[in-house]
Amino acid sequence: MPFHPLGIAHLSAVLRQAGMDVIVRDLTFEEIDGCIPDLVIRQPRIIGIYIMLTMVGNALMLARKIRQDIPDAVLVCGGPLPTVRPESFDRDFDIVFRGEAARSFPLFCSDCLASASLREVLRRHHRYPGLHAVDPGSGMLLRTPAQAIDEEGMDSLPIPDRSDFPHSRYQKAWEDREGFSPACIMTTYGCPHTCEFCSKPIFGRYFRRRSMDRIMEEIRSIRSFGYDGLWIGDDCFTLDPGHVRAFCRRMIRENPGMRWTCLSRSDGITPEDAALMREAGCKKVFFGLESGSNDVLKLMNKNTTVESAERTLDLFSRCGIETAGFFMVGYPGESRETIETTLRWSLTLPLDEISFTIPFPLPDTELAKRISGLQADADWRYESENRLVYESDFDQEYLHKRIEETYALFTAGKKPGITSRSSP
Ligand code: B12
Repeated sequence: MPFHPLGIAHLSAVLRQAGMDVIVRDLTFEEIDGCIPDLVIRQPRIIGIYIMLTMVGNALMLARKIRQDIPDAVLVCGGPLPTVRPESFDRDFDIVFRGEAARSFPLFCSDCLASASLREVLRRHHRYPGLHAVDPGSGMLLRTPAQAIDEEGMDSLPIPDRSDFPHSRYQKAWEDREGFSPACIMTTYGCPHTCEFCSKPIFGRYFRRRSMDRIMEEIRSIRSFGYDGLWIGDDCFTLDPGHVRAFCRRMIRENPGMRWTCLSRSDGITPEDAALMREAGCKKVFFGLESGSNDVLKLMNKNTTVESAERTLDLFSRCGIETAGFFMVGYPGESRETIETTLRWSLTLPLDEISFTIPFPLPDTELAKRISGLQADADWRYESENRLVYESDFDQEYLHKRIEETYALFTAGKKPGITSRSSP
């Protein structure tokens, strides 16, 4: 389901606050190169592109067209994938920004606009945390470490500027399918856990909370664009029970009737907290359940158990919150038997939605270090492509077939009149 790009809303807010002219082109509903004629007319000095997994091919194609048609623009990229694999982008882009860019990118832009050439700016490249670039004169690699912004710094940033996105199209897509229209928001950043497969390219393990006043201010801004819900994008919204309770109390007071969803681990939640979440409008919680085998959960360094997952799901479904489970099958080191256990287990749980992925070794994860035979064109090209991109003990066709069969059984169990699902 589509969401407007929140990172771009953050950056346009800080750039505008610093007095710069910003044009935002959200290509979610557009032909990718449809933006080029307009850019040719407007001749922006700096053009930035957001890139995550599945967007690499499109982003490189767009960058090459921009280079051809607007050769004088400084071409910059940022986001999750350039952060962990900057070398894949430093030939097509003049500058790659790694990590949180809300401070470094505006500084870079204002220096760039005030300088005669990019070379002059790059002479002082140490000023910009997270910069990665090949010096156009010497061919030398210029690199500065990315820098995380602390809680106080986060709260001093302006509220993301969402004024440039085609909201009615996002809202319609959601309304048609889910009956409400949520906007993405982050209330905390980072996650201290060390799951082997997880990539935390931008916010890392450094956990930070935003102040509740700022969160509520952002929700007022989101509502002013016509959204009636929130999709909380925090890596794990329920990490700090104090934060969850404070959020719920403010939602009850200030945004009654607004529905929201979040991601959670399957441990550490009390019945009282789940009930409070329900009262505060929580509609659905997404859980990374991953596997129905405790041995595989250990292999993943997940630090949860099958039993804790069952307890937590029971707790949420009892208090009327929908639950969704993400599972992985074909994990390196597991067996056919544990795969089948996971597939069966998913059908016994009180879940309203299930989603299976075959493992993708995201760059910079411990899993990526453990696998071998990674293919050269490894990036998935679309969401949940579920393509095996390394040497695996499992056959992709078998995994796809069993995933589809499990979805079919799950859907059959959800038909009106059928209240319980049984294992195959
Ligand atoms: C919301 C979200 C989604 C939304 C849509 C996101 C969107 N509109 O772009 C949905 C649900 C659709 C989604 C789907 C997927 N997602 Co997602 N998603 C997220 C999530 C939870 C929050 C993103 C967000 O809003 N962050 C907040 C903003 C403020 O941060 P930001 O966007 O990173 O922006 C900052 C920097 O990156 C940088 N920056 C960003 N853009 C630019 C541009 C320039 C020019 C510069 C200089 C800097 C810069 O500055 C910003 C401010 O500091 C992140 C997890 C996370 N914690 O970030 C995962 C995450 C981005 N998703 C991820 C993945 C893997 C996926 C899927 C591939 C999953 C799948 N099963 O298929 C799909 C692919 C979607 C697709 N494009 O086809 C990974 C990306 C890994 C990677 N290395 O690329 C992440 C990191 C989660 C994870 N740990 O695995 N996702």
